[in-house]
Amino acid sequence: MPRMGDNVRDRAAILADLRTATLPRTVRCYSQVGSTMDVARQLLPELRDDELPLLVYADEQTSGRGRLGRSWVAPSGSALLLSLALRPGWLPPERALSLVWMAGVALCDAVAEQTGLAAMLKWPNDLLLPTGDGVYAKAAGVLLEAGFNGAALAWVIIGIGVNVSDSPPPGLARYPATSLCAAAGRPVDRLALLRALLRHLDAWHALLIAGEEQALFDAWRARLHSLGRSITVQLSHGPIIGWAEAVDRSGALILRDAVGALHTISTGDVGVLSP
Ligand code: BT5
Repeated sequence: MPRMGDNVRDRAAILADLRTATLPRTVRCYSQVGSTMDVARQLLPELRDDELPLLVYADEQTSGRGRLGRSWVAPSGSALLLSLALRPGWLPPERALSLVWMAGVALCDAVAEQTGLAAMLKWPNDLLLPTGDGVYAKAAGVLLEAGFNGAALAWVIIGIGVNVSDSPPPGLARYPATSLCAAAGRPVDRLALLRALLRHLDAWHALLIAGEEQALFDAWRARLHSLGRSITVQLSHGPIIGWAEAVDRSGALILRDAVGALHTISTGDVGVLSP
């Protein structure tokens, strides 16, 4: 699949006429890093509050990571690999998950805007794209890392990896994977996608700061592909199969099992992607 937008690693091009209100205030671009999460973590202490949020973008990661120590792999220049670092003094720690919702909703909307694809979310944080016959595959993931100052949030880093022109072959990823180009059947411009993502992140970030968390929660819930389906969720002690009934206000998944018992699941991996 031909690649376009290979000029993403250009701070001026990212920011040109972006017209966002709250983010990013600092942009650092790299050709290769270990993980954008680590770069953001290293840069954070050097930056004043008025220089945040910080965007770290890389064309390639040598040790990109997912949740729970898993790896995130993407050939150089084939993906958007970025971290957004904040010191959200306005956000109580128990509501930090709203930043994951923010990333998921912004991703869905930026991808839909740039490709026309009906992007959805696999609970809690994966971007799914239709690949034909009602089958959905993972095209992006979101990772949240946070540090605390006593009981308060000291910093948060949101990591986002989007497969634009390539995706891991079957067997390498835990679940079927795809890319935006493969799902759309045409090239997708990485720079335009990054700028669209920043605009959508900015709009939700501004709403969140203004206290509009309920609107974000509703938007996140409306994009959850997992709801109203029979799914398998991998938990630390093994899989659980059931009907995904709802998400509660904390973002936990409410699953009804075969004998009708309700389970409230805060962390896990949803494994069934077919209709
Ligand atoms: C995620 O974790 O989905 C979060 C991924 C976040 C990656 C970004 S890239 C920029 C920033 N810097 C980093 O170092 N990380 C963030 P999780 O739900 O745990 O999914 C990880 C699993 O997805 C792996 O175990 C693989 O099976 C699979 N995987 C790895 N690379 C993939 C890819 N490119 N596309 C689809 N699946 C992938």
